[in-house]
Amino acid sequence: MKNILVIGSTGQIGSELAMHLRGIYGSEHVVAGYIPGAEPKGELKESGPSAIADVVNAQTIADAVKLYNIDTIYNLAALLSVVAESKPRLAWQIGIDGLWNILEIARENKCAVFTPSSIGSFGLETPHDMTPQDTVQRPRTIYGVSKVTTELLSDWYFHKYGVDTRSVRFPGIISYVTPPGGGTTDYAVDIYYYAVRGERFTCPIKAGTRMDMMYMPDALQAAQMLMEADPSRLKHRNGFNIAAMSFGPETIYEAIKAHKPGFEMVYDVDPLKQSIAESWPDMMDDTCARQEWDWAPKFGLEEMTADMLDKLTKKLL
Ligand code: AKB
Repeated sequence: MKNILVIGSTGQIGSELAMHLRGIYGSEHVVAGYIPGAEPKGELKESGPSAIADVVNAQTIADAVKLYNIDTIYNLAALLSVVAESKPRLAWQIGIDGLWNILEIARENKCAVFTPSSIGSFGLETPHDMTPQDTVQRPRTIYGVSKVTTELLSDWYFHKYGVDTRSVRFPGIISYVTPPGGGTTDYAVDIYYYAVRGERFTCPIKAGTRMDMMYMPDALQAAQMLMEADPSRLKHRNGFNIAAMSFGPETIYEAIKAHKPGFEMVYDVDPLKQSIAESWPDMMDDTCARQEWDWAPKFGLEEMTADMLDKLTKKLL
């Protein structure tokens, strides 16, 4: 039986991942880890156990692992790409010093660890079209540098100590439950909120700038599937390219307009976000994930747009 600790359980991905895992493994087997000041609320708080699990305070992680007899850790603690550029030291402390703490505790307690990487682990020199699984990774953001380090450190703990580390390179994740904060791909979430409220959207990314994106249900499925995958089939570990859809602002705008003909969008390009977006893949090749653990997304842009507009309408109006 799995006992799982989700670190960062009140963030964009963590809040939905914890509930998804509770649905699969049973609520009492999934502990919602949080930092003081960001306590779980509502269903997340009421449906199962929670514990302080602050990656920069190793003792809190060790205590939660021991108290709940944890065997699997999903580590979602990170600053996203744009905010990390203005707080590089904190981004490193959370992303890398924090990961070190987790991997040490995992080694001592024989836990498996999932720590996501990102499309942000690639850079300008990476082939942008059908970005291969194994290719150049020379990002120029601190977020990207920390994600490449995450992949390498996680691989090192596997090869050196046998810690069962696995990860995916997440695209921009789109969801209607908890908003993201400080990412380059956030525009693709924000645009739906504006459309549902009937407001004009100002897009910070230039038309024609394609990035990989994914709807949250597919992202949750990917994380859980990879952690359940047969290890004898895994040639890679940290981190797998996973792709679902790729678009620029003009394409998501058209998809929304098909449902909301009056919706308007204008551009006011943010130079930092734009330069980060241009350094990321247009679309990743996820053949290895498909071959090694049967990855297959369910949502494309049209299906996601219909569902996002429906769920956000219920949430906001
Ligand atoms: C970001 O934009 O920083 C994240 C990511 C793609 O890793 N959403």
